[in-house]
Amino acid sequence: MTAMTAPDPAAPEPEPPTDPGHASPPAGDRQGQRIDVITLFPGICQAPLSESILGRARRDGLLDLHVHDLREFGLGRHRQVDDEPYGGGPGMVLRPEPVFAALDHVRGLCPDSNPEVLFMTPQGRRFDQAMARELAPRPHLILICAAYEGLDHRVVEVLVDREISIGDYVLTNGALAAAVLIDAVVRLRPGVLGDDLSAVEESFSDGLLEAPHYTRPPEFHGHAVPPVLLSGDHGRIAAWRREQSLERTRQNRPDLLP
Ligand code: JBE
Repeated sequence: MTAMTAPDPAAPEPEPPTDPGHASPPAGDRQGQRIDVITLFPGICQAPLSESILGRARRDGLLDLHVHDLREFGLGRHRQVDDEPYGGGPGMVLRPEPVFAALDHVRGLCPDSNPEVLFMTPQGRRFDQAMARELAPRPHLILICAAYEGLDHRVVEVLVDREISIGDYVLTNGALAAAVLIDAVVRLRPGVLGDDLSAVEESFSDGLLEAPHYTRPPEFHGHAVPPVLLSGDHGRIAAWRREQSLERTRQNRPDLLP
């Protein structure tokens, strides 16, 4: 990598980004988290969890992911999974029988586990970092995803422990929401991130947005890196970052401030 302009000789060049250098966890000393997903669109949930850090977590046995096609538990020759809503209205509703059958199947696969059953729905409690921390230690989660339609509420009453929403917008598909939740939860499990990246979690947990980041070159298209970051003065750098964190939080997320 070459700097586009000569760096100020008075300022030391900032260190290049370091590779977190994740070592694979020693096999056997870390229990994987089992997550079963029940969805009409297994591919939508699988794809984002097959690459990068989550893909490696699966290969390392830290995430034991099983995605089940709800269609396979559908009724009759047409494998019907949904029907018209009682009381009228647009859209279709997932019938309870296929979801019950899929959950029975999953429970049969691991009879000794006591899974927590989550339903991904815009009507749920809003998912956040605190909830991710709460779910990360659980040995077994089951996620139910509704598609464009709702889910017969008897499933929610009888089988669901928590209804969870990833945000105040409507997706075409709960499978995408499930993938988001799984990513946020599994990255908190020991061994999934390198130590350098674990620190990133701590900086978020002080409740403020992070300060902006810069790397080489020191000047780009006429824009210089804030000189304090090149000063080598760790006290001033920490104070600058704190100030930036507060300012960014005030600007973008005033709801996070007390
Ligand atoms: O947040 N969610 O869990 C959703 C599920 C399905 C559709 N939209 C959502 N926001």
